[in-house]
Amino acid sequence: MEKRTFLKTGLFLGIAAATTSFLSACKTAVSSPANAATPPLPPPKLRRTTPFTLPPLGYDSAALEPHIDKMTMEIHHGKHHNAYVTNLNDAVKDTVYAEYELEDIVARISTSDADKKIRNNAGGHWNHTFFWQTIAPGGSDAPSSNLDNAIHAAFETQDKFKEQFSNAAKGVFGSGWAWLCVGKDKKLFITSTPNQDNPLMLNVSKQLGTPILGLDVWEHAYYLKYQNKRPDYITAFYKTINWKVVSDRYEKAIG
Ligand code: MN3
Repeated sequence: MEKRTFLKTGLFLGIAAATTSFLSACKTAVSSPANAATPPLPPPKLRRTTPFTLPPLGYDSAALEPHIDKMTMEIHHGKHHNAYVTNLNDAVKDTVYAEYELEDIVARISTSDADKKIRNNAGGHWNHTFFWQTIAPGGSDAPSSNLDNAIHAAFETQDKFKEQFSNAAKGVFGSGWAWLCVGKDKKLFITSTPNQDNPLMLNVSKQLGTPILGLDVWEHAYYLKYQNKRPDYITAFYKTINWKVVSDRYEKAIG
């Protein structure tokens, strides 16, 4: 090895070692109970090789009439959701997220300006895919006994659960979502997120959990039929919930 190369390499290794010890010192310094409770994510397992695509609704766009009208479903799924998919494919190009599966993007996305377009569109794709399954017709019209027990444990009664969930949905200022989630303690809780954020976004959401039920309260979800009457749309939503799907998600979430 030439002397100059040796010196350069030595200098580089020195800087690298100093940087490593500086970073570990920082990690120790910022360590707190909150950080300790959130272990670092494992590396992404799956490497995606094909673009994101719009999943089919899986049922007729008129199937939720009269609660959610055909035209709203067609535009919501075919135009709005489709735009999130198209924009997400565009946004991840040449970024670290380019080969990540949707779940890995959602879990890792940050609040930085650089991540904003990916955050909005990955959230939009994940949230809507989840939503179409939540309101799919043909499931049960009541929660499983396990989920029913958990709802009673967390909210006392079904009616109180609905009241709290409706208040969360009404309380979203502007566009966003209301969620029923399973927390780390396996208990149910209700939260809301702005825009297309969701409770799986580790670096973004104020309250983290596994969503089992979600309601889109963007105006595009209800304006054609309900105009400014968001509470009427929320009331109608309860008549469209596929509790079989939600109950299965609950079982999976509590493991
Ligand atoms: Mn929507």
